[in-house]
Amino acid sequence: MPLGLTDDATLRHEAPGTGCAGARCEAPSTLSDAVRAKVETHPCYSETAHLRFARMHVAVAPACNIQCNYCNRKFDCANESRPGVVSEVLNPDQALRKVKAVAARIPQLTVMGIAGPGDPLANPKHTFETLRRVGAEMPGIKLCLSTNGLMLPRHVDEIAALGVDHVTITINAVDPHIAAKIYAWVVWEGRRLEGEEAAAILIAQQLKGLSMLVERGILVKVNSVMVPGVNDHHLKAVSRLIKAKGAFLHNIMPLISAPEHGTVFGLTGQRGPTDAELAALRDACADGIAVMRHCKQCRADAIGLLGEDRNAEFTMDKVAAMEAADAALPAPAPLRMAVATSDGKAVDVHFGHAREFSVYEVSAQGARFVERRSAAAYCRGAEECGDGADDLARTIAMLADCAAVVCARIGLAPWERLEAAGLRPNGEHGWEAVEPALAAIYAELRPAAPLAQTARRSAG
Ligand code: CLF
Ligand code: SF4
Repeated sequence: MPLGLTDDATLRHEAPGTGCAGARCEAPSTLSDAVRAKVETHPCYSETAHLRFARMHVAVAPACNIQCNYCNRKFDCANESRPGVVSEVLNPDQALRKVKAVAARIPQLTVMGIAGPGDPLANPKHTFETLRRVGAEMPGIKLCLSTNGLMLPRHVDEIAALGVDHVTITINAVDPHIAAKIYAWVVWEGRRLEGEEAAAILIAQQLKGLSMLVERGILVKVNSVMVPGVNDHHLKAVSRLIKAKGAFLHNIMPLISAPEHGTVFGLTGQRGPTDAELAALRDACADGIAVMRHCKQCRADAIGLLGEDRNAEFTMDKVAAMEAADAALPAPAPLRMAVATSDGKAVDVHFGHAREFSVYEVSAQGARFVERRSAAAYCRGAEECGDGADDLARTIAMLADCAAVVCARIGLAPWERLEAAGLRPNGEHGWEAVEPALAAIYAELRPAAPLAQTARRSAG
């Protein structure tokens, strides 16, 4: 049975919003609709979303204003990435072009983040220009930011004004004595400070920025790098404090440390935690705050689903080749899709209960709302194939120009009638946001352009 296709029992008894609310469910019932909408397609904020939705990072921020003892400036920001040389530092124009190229070829893309290779807020001009341009030209893409927090309070209003809904702050300690063992120095108001004085300023800025973001309704994830013998016994206190201040999620990441990285910790032989130590600490923190367990410590230029990195397919020379090929090809006509939705935001209505459908034109650039069309609700329960069949025929005729009919659930009988009429019923995206659902269906119906496929193959 296709996903989303119900038998009659399910059809009668399953109501929108009554799905799984188990401990690992992405959208527990305690989440408000507003928060649920923010996290359900963000692969880092929702454990299940990371299997279906992709993120990309644009590396527009090379400079940093602090020195972490686990970081070597030749490598990416280790606060949000595994050490590894970033392939290309981009300017905002290149970043926008890259996001467009990726969105056209990876329709699961829902999030663009800036996470380095230094600190985004130590590079505010390029960071904010990139966020502004991507937000304006690609409104369907969520904007995400990861920072060490030093300059956060100064920029919170601009972050909010640009519609950034997700911010990560890396907080490794809230005690300056412990933090001083993790940070070598901090540049503050033109001076390079060291020791506990530097650590105290950094911590104060991080916590102030956290509160300011929460006040503005921005979801805050806190990353902490677990350094055995340094902050491992302290991170539970960090977890409690950030929870009290309104953080949404705590991501405790293992220190990655090797002599060849050339970091202070690498050169002094500081080890990272074992898997068991990391799991035990996450468990210890999880009774106070939601704990992320699926982080892949991705690079500052990572592209794709978490755990995969397709950046090599989208180097700027390949993006230029894609743009040239796309310009030479006639743009394919958009596909029309009908959606059973109560609010225009989520695919949340059963086909048989839909009194109207929202029709969209969907292309590689996104989904454009066209119109609402009223339907006679044909569902008659056990009498579905009786008098109601005429209404179903009218509904099918009304949607005849649509390539797909997208709904939360659909019964077997109407499924077969739609297919027989040449329409593609789709009940696989129940209670998901409309736009990413349509993007995913578009990708199935109209795979990527030939050049993109060639580029993927040549990238190995
Ligand atoms: Fe990137 Fe970070 Fe945004 Fe995600 S990553 S800026 S919140 S879109 Fe995600 Fe990567 Fe872990 Fe970061 S898996 S390192 S938590
Ligand atoms: Fe390195 Fe990131 Fe720390 Fe800056 S904030 S020193 S780039 S790990």
